[in-house]
Amino acid sequence: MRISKEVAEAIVRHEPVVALESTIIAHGMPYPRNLETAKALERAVRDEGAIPATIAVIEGDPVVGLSEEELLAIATRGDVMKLSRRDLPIAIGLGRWGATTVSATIILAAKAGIEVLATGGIGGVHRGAESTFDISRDLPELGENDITVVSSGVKAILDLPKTLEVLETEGVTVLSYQAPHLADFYSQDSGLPVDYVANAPEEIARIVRARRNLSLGGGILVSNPCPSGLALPREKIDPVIAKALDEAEREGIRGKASTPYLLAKIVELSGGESLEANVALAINNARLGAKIACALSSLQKEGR
Ligand code: PSU
Ligand code: MN
Repeated sequence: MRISKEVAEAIVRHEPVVALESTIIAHGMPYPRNLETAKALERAVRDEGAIPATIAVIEGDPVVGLSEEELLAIATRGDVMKLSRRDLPIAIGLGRWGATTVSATIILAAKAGIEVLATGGIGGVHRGAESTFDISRDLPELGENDITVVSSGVKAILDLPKTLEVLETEGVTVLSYQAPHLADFYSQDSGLPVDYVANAPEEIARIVRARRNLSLGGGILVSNPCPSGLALPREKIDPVIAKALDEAEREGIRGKASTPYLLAKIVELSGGESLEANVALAINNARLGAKIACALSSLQKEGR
């Protein structure tokens, strides 16, 4: 694994670092918005006083802390694989390019010793999973690794109540930041309960530290709603999601192609509004991730 000098130094000094996934760049948004967003995410982390570490597989090397040229390549190349745990050995063994989903990013971030990861919205239990068995690897990976993932709840294309049930089975602590319920990606409020509503990054850091000190293993999901100005009301986005799901069904889209297809279809059907919401929520999550990483670093320095 190659860790950039800046990131490696920050890790050994217990300075705040935020891992960023790369599937959102390669498979979650169209060019050039994907590249602009990737850069904006890194900038947001730096603005809050932390070091960003975007993660991907570059010609077979797992890299933690991409260079600008590597970021550009991930955003533009046509041969970038979408990597979950099962795909990592293929990309690495055969020297391929790969963008890491939340699941593979969790694995590499945890190995590097990074405690916080920010994304747009994690994967989860797909609607109709009772017949397709489509459950994202993001959930068990959150259950098995010491990591705190900041996300705008769970992507609204999914079955949110079932996703919460699996998170419970996996033993993941689900927190909401300054909002009463789990966020539902493009909108702000799914109406579904979380384990605890946190009001400050310091409070989240204390919960993360307690989990670590208990040697419980496994992670924490922090739900952070899309910023008000760009969030899309449920009445507006729900019919768009329903239409996208119908088209996916009609075209026989399944497996790892599902999420990228649905996100792109929703951008098309919403006239680009969903993309604005997606960019805004991802940047907001990077900011909160940095604040949590800073609070964790302060606790560490106080010896707690
Ligand atoms: N958040 C976004 N856009 C994305 C993703 C998250 O705003 O494209 C990606 C993440 O990499 C996440 C993946 O892990 O979608 C989920 O894919 P799947 O449902 O195939 O597990
Ligand atoms: Mn899947």
